Amino acid sequence: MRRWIMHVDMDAFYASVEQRDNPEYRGRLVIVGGLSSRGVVATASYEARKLGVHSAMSIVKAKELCPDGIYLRPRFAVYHAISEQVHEIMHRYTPYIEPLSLDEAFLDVTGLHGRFTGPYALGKAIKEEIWEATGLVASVGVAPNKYLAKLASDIKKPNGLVVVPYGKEAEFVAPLPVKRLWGVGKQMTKRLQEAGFYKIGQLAALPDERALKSIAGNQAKRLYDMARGIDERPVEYERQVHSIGNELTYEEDLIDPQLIDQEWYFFAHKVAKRLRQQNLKGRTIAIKVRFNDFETLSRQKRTEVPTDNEETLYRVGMMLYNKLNINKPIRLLGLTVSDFAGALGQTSLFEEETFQEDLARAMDGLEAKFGEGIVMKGALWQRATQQKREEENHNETF
Ligand code: TTP
Ligand code: MG
Repeated sequence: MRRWIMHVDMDAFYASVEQRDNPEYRGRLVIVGGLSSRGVVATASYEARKLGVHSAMSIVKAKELCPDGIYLRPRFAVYHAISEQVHEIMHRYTPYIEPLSLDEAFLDVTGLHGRFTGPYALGKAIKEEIWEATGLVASVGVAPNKYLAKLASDIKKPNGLVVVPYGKEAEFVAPLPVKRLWGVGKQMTKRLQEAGFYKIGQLAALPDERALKSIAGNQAKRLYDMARGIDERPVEYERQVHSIGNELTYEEDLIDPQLIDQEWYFFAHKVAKRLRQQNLKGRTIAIKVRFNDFETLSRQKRTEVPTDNEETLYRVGMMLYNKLNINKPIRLLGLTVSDFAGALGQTSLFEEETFQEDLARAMDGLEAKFGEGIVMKGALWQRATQQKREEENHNETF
């Protein structure tokens, strides 16, 4: 099957968010950055870019070029939350995502065209979904490899959608200046130009990479390949954990409700700890109960907010268990959390700030729904220290 790679990159990300949230800034010169005298520009709206303002420029310089600009401090919490939203959309298409920064990612979309008429339709669909969910514009490139996909997303910015078809790789890059080769900075550009190479096509026309050795050393082969539109690097997706859970088969069947209660404490504690260790929060809490006749039941509940909190896990676990109205001896119990928040959600400042509040609300909601009887007891450490055989369902990957 032909490999297809997509690169998604939000347009003037921070500045576009500020324009979205402050309609009076739309169409105007917006510069987001550190506002001290030593501050630098994080990004500028496309309107301000026309006057020469760009990322990493000093604010002092930007003010010279653009004295009437609207200068704003970044609101990282908001950008993080949007980034998470965009990643959730991308995850609807593929789990093979390599985030490069808050506003940029590679996706391996190989095989997805079955659902669309082709790579262009696929790119259009994701752009539209991002626009509908966030009110922001992403530029998208779809190509046979990462290098070309990134170039393609950039070349028609803002609001670009470019597909590089198979067979057109070298043609696509040939007219571009050598500085468009990935990893070629100012120094290398200068050296290439001094050797007479200005356009990428000039490198591609060489019989092999040998002529580039004196200029690029051990990078010569890589440059020569890229110049012909060749790049075999895979999308380095984060291997995502699907669920975290613990289960236990008991030597002696469980009957005593108080012991069973303690077991749910134990599972909640253990699973919450593992979630926190891995920086994960999940929305779906599931329990498993196996009786001594091997009949097995499982129940699950989706919570309002993703959680890694043992009290929440315990309450929900107990609630699910109590609803089963069990009066048979139990051979095995287990508790699992899945349906994790997006990868970037783990570091979202926004989430950090609001999590405690959200959690409190979720807990109140649970209590309102299932009664005050489901309360936390400090019984975990009195848990019977019988010999128990423990089986962790280790992190499943896709
Ligand atoms: P970019 O994607 O490089 O830039 P952009 O989204 O602002 O504009 P476009 O993609 O349309 O060219 O970076 C994403 C965000 O990262 C950007 O909005 C601000 C931040 N950033 C910095 O803080 N400093 C920098 O030097 C760069 C390049 C970006
Ligand atoms: Mg961008």
